[in-house]
Amino acid sequence: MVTNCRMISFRSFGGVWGNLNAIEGGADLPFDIRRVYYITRVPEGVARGFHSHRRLEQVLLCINGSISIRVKTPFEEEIIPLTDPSQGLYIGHMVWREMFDFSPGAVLLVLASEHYTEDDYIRDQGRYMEEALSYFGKEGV
Ligand code: T46
Repeated sequence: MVTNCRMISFRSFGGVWGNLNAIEGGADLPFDIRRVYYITRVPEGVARGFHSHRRLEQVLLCINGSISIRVKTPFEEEIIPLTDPSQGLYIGHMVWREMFDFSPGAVLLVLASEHYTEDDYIRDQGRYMEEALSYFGKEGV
């Protein structure tokens, strides 16, 4: 898996009566949740994201349908299909992300470590490469 990313499995209770998935703050996540948002009704063929975050940590869950997530650093790249509501993709600092292939009715739920602040986004790819090379170099990756 790309550096600063990993899958997290959450508790799942299912059966003929349906499924329930549980996520507990302070226990199941590597950060305290300060914000929750969800992305719905993405038209076919639309891709979102195309940015990185300096300080924000997040867990992405596809709680209905399926979505593909591309995660990248200057040195690595991977496409992760999200299809299981009990599996979250943790994305840490300085990872470029793109979300695409939203199935009809797909819902992307995001648990975030910080309140929204546009200052934390790196949306320009050239700027990202510059900062990420410095960051991952310093981390010794
Ligand atoms: C990320 C991926 C997975 C807010 O006002 N508050 C919020 O909490 C968020 C997340 C967004 N916004 C506003 C900012 C923009 O005017 O909503 C608009 C759409 O945001 P954006 O184009 O950044 O959406 P995505 O889908 O490209 O990215 C989002 C998150 O912004 C981002 O942090 O990692 O989902």
